Amino acid sequence: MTDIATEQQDPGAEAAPTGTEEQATAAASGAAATERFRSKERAGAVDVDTARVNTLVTELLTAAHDIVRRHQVTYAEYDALKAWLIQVGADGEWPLFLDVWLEHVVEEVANDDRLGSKGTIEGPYYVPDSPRFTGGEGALPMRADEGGTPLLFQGRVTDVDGAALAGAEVEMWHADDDGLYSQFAPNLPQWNLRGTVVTDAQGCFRIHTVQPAPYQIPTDGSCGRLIAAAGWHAWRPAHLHLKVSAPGRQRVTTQLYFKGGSHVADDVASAVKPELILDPTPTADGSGSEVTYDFVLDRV
Ligand code: MBD
Ligand code: FE
Repeated sequence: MTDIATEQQDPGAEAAPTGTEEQATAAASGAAATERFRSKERAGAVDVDTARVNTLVTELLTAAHDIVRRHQVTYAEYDALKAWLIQVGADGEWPLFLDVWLEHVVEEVANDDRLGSKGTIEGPYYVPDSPRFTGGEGALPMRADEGGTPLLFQGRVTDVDGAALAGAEVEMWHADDDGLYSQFAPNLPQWNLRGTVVTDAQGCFRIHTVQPAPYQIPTDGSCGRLIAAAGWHAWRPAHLHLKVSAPGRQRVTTQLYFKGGSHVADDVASAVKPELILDPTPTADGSGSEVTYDFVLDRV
């Protein structure tokens, strides 16, 4: 039996390219994601009703008990689980684990009744208060030699009746061409590929960025060991993360993917929806690609 908490990485496995000298590690990105989550303002964080805690935790434990009985789980397997759970915390990978394998259902339940744009999971790498661009247009901060094809992402923000929402905030963040997120990997400028564009009087926005690459969740930590032990893969399709908000409207947290891209049909985080797939076209001058996508925000 393999002990998934301590199993060594296959030495023949290809390391993710980083383009930097200091390697991105699961433990470093996990620690940063854990720190980010701890500093997040959480609504009602300390006030969950006792009866509800009792119901939810009892049902969760009962489901676990049923699995142990049904599959005749052994002490060796129980100890492997314990060791792995301890290591998830040591690696700081609880945000990654939960956002990859649980958040999609929480999002589905939370936004079930929305009339406007579809959302999907936030994931572990959002940072608030990114550089702001007013007047409807901005270029995400990037390095002079930033990899990836230039991408113009543009559209309009309206309410459910079609009225333009001027002054709406369109926050975007995404991985670079090596699959790395600024503030969660070493040697990237603080706000690389993170920015907020404020819509113009017609509710329109234009964001200049680069096409992200498919993204592999860290393979050298506990989540990676679980994936290897279960024979799964670690890939997410290339994606743009967005939060779109306006006063008096519900904020939409979403992601957008690219038609025909790798892993659109088998995202490890189960966060793809048909409404979230872009099909950019080459720009007239051949310098990159462009795509239009509109957002519709529900009333609060
Ligand atoms: C990501 O970039 C991401 O979006 C999610 C949901 C999980 C891990 C990494
Ligand atoms: Fe992501």
